[in-house]
Amino acid sequence: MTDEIKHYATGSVIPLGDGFTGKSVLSRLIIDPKLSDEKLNHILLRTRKSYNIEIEFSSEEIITEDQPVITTLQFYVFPGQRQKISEKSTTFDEILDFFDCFPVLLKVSVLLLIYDVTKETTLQSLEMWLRFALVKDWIYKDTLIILVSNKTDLEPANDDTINLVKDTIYGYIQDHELPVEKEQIKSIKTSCVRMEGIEELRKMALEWIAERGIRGVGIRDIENLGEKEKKE
Ligand SMILES: Nc1nc2c(ncn2[C@@H]2O[C@H](COP(=O)(O)OP(=O)(O)OP(=O)(O)O)[C@@H](O)[C@H]2O)c(=O)[nH]1
Ligand SMILES: [Mg+2]
Repeated sequence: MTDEIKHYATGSVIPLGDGFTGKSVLSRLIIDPKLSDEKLNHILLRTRKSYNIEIEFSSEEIITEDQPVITTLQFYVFPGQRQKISEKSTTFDEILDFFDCFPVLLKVSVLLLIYDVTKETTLQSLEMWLRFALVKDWIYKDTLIILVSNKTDLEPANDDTINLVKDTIYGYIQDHELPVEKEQIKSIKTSCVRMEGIEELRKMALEWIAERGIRGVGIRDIENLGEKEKKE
């Protein structure tokens, strides 16, 4: 009977950060970290500025507390653009207005705060993005916050800066009296070009969601159930 029970866990992953920091590319690589060089180049060169929500899913079986859990990451990637640049372009706020009713956006499992190490302004903007997530009540006791220093192939990320930003994030969390531990604020250095940090980031998100995501139990494997019924 135990064999027929499957454990599931699912959670939303929301990357936030300015335009051109790598939210779309990073998300596409995290869901498919073993991709070929050809596909990597295609993603790097062909990913265009986002004007809409991009939704990506990826599942993997994770062993947690000696139990296999089929864990699904649900990525909801928004445009970083907040100012309207033309009549036809849609902004982050316009897209979000539309999707605000999504149940997955009520509680976010993993919040990625992404900046481009070569662009100081994208680091400064993280305060605005974090405030935004706080106002929306996205962060709760089971949210993992990861500060992502992206494009490290172009410039190294500064450890002092990373620690300072993590402390600032925790300061905001405390000001809002949220039940989030300091250990729930992590950081990672990534390069999409060199595929550095991608596997680790995927693992961090998967393991977190396997343990702290929305858990469920599937009743029976349909195939096995069919076999069993035939025998009876
Ligand atoms: N050198 C380098 N370029 C990167 C890296 N990650 C992403 N890029 C490039 O940065 C550009 C922007 O990446 P996107 O993923 O489209 O950025 P975004 O944050 O989704 O941007 P918006 O959709 O405008 O919000 C693309 O040309 C990517 O190929 C990286 O690690 N290193
Ligand atoms: Mg994008």
